[in-house]
Amino acid sequence: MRYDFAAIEKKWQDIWEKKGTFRAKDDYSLPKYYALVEFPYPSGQGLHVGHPRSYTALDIVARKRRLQGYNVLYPMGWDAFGLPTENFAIKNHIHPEIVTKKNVARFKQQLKSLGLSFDWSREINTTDPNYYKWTQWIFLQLFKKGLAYKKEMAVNWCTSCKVVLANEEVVNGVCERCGGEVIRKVKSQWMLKITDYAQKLIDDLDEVDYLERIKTQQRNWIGRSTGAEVNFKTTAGDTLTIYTTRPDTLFGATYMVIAPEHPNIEKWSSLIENMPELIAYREQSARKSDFERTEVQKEKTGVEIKGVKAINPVNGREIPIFVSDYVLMSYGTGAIMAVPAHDTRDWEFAKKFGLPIIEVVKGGDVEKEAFTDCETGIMVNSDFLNGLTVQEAQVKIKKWLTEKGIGREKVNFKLRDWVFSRQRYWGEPIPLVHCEKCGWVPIPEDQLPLRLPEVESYEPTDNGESPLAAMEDWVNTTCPKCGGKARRETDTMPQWAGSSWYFLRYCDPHNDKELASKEALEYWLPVDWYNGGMEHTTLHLLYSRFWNKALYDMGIVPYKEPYKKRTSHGMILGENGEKMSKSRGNVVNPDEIVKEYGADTMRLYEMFIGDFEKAAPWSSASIKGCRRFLERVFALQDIVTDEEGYSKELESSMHKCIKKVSEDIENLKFNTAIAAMMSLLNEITDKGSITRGELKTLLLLLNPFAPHITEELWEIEKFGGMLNEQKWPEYDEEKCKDDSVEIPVQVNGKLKGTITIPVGAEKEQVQAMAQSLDKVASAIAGKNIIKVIYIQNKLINIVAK
Ligand code: ANZ
Ligand code: ZN
Repeated sequence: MRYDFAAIEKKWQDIWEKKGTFRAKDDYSLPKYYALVEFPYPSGQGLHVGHPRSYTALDIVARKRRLQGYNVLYPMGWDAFGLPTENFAIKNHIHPEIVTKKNVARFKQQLKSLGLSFDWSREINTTDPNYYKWTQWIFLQLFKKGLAYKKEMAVNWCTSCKVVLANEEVVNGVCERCGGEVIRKVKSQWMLKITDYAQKLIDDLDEVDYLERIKTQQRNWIGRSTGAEVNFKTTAGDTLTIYTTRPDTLFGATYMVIAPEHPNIEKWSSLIENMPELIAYREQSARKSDFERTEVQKEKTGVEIKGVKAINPVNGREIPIFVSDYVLMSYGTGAIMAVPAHDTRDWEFAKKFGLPIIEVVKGGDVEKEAFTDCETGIMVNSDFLNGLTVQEAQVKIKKWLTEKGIGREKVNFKLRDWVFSRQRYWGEPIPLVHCEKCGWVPIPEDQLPLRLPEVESYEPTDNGESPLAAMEDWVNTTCPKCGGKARRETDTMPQWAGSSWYFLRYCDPHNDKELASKEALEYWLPVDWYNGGMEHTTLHLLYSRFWNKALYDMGIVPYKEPYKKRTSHGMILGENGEKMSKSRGNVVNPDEIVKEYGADTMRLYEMFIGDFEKAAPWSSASIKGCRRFLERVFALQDIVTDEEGYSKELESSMHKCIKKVSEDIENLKFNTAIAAMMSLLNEITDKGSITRGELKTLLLLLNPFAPHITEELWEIEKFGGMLNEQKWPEYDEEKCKDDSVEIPVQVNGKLKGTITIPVGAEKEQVQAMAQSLDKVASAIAGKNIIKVIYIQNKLINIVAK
């Protein structure tokens, strides 16, 4: 019989849809499993072959869990506010709502064609007023708790998108989205106080099962730093407080630096002799981003403050004070003591301005470069600290500073509050009004959602205000508190708003009384497994943890961490090993793949393509291999015998394969799970027959990967019921014992490591195992595999160029 994948896939997709097969049940007595993937932004380009990598992986987990007896929630929705849609709307004069609708319809049809087992009855859309009503409601709760506030601040301003960017949206000094020039501009912005949660966001990482690299990135981003604040007296008669992580180096502080925006410049203005010079310098640095200012390689600039000096508290010496942009106002106290002998930036500055360099930790050659690797050295030139180790000196100086009332221990975080305003149209309106008498007043909750009004033009105004600002009728309103005249906030929320809590809404998406019922949240949360892009680690993942924690502290959600487990997938690259993009002409269209090979092949291939966590180039040759595998599985119906059990010859292989596939799915090793099924199939073909029992097991194992073909064969063989209603197969550990051998793995003839393989393993399996070694993956990253030489049970050599 011919493998007519198109007919088979359509048939089963219709059946699943009609039966509501993948709906999560509201029966809260069942064991639950909540699998989550990041919902997409429905762009005009449609689905990318990168999207299904994450979706298929967790679809496999979700399908396996259903077979294991869990009540599974695997939902999908649309993160649909955002700039590309808005820019498209501006250009083509179409309402962004219409653009969104069209894009969503296309995405949905594409996802459905892949047979992903989403519970479509719970579909959400962040631009739906019934959804953003609750985004606004949460914002109001944050506002009432003092976690949302308005602040005049220098912000990153993209000159081309005409929009304020969060620090994390500025990449290498340019706009992450458009590559446009980013300058600093002072604007009044809504801010969310994520910094209040900095410590908890670090501490609670200990309680969750995230990939280690994800935890590390979050910790680094939050950037906890421990040190001391130290007061330096000045000749102006006041004190200048600095933050340092190295109070032990105080004797080496030969000058000070304050940020160009430091308020003391104004305070000292009557004493300062070169005020115009300082102001000119400040204006010049205002044009730079924080990133540019703190780049290490950059030539240092600065101006000495003439007329005021500081006094080093440990030795009473007068030292000069400089203004330089390498010190940021937004970190610590905006002022530092400079220790050029042991800090690279200070060293470069001191060399340029001819300032003294005093070594205080022995070891380097501080005339040549800063000796920064000095954590374990011995103190010199430091009076009462001489002879101590750095560690001992730290303890002693902190005690000394505290006793004298000059300093105190201090913890700082790199994390900044989150800029939560956009001067754009296509976002959630911020539900506040400004009254001259009462200040910022929330609109009453029963008036939510505050809908986006219809406007003529979606373009931001020339002065950078949102197009809403031009709508006098909408803007002018009355104060809910005093009834007087008030104006609505015309900024909208940033695109991260809706995704900060969407995992809560899926639990109870149609609730119009609450964001979700207590029972639903208690039952479904926390998310058991969340997979998404590594690029969201410091943004979305951190933001949503913060919202969840804030809501937890208000008693609105039941658990302090939203996600129990978090993993990340690698990107799918073009056939040439480069990032897929239109301009490179290497984009693979998922619709065409599904049309030519079928959804099951596409799914299988996306999982077989390489180590799930690593980037992998697309390969048309290997997709054909996946297709052939499925054709051979389909042909098994011709060689089925009547026995219900396993045959003697295959018994051990069956158990091993169950074990391997079961474990590999849990460990993100989808590629080696597939390789195991491929080699089982080879054994079966060699033997020339398969028992009903063996076929049943193979179909169950393969079902999460290739759900349509397996359902079809289950039906053809009259195994009873639908496959998705069966139980995941079990294995006997005793029968999995195996002869195995360790073999070397080479890339281009160079040894990269060894793997332990089952004796007689097939080439594909060995190759998949080899490619899951980190060293191998990185050696072939971005290259094409030309050929694979496998000498059975001896050696594998991957030739890649
Ligand atoms: C003296 C010193 C000696 C420092 C030394 C370092 C090494 P982290 O670890 O990132 O917290 N610093 C403090 N505030 C700053 C600001 N607003 N802008 C730029 N730099 C600032 O770094 C803390 C260190 O960075 C502080 O410790 C300070 O330099 C500098 F051998 O003080 B240190
Ligand atoms: Zn009022």
